Amino acid sequence: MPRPKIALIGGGNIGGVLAEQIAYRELGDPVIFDVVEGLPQGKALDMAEGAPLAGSDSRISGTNDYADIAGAELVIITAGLARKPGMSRDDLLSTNLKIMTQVAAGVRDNAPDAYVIVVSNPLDAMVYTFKEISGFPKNRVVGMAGVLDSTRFRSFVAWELGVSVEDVTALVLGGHGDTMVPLVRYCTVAGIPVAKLLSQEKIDAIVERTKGAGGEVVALLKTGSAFVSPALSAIEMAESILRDKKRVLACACLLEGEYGVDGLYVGVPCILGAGGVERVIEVEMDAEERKLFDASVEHVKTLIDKIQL
Ligand code: TXD
Repeated sequence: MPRPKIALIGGGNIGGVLAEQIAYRELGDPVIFDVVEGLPQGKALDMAEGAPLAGSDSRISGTNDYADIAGAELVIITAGLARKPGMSRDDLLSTNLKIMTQVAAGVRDNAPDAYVIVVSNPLDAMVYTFKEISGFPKNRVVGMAGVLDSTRFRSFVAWELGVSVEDVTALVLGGHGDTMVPLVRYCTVAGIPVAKLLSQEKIDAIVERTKGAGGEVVALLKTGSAFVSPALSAIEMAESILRDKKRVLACACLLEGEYGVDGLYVGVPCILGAGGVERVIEVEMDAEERKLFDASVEHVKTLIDKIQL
């Protein structure tokens, strides 16, 4: 059985980690596409030369030509500028909108049957833009943000309690920005509600740190944003699709009535399998959670309203 071709549109910080993880885990044969001459080819060659040490037979390639992504079963898009200190994700909108417009046409014309995971920021607007321009069905276009935000929340809880990260589950929903909604009631440690183990003050601090986690890394790095944890988050989604794992993950999905939202991409729990977004799961929210979620949706809407396609 041949390995699936996985096209990585954007061979920068996240794209590089994606290619390495995909190749060395033999999830597929990564093709890195970028507009910078030599960048994708150089990164691919370097990883390919290291493959024997990872025991990987994946074929890794790089290109500046969209024709080389033909036949890709999965596309992961990281093309676009990343934040610098002092910038919000929304500040990237105008530049990355132009880039996503080009990318969506390139993928539509060269890999029309692919499943697509969008990573570029501002995430909720970029995944919406890709969907609109490509015309792909909603089950084949999903955004990566909630897995990263939920993973960060899990890490902060595990560190505070001194427990394994493997035993912490969490759900962070809504838009990928300051209005994201960590659903604390659904966070458990081996099934134990986190509120039974941590004070409200500690929980509130973890909620705030999660919302600001992206900016915290940007402030430290100064030259860009987080790239390993985002890449691993996209890999989690890719693996669930490629191996039909039916994982329940927080992803940016196109809502058409679910949660009372119609026509927007918003982070919600969904089942990811061979059919892509196979089902959106509607979780019960109390009044406070619903108010926060609705506010987050409203922020996504204001962002989408700025897009003139
Ligand atoms: O949770 C999330 N979704 C976010 C996403 C988490 C972290 C980073 N997030 C966003 O991903 C970030 O704000 C950026 O918008 C993207 C990619 O971040 P990365 O750190 O990988 O940025 P780089 O290193 O600048 O890489 C971007 C690459 C770079 O090599 C450019 O040459 C390329 O994108 N690029 C293009 N590729 C293809 N086509 C076009 N038009 C293009 N323009 C730039």
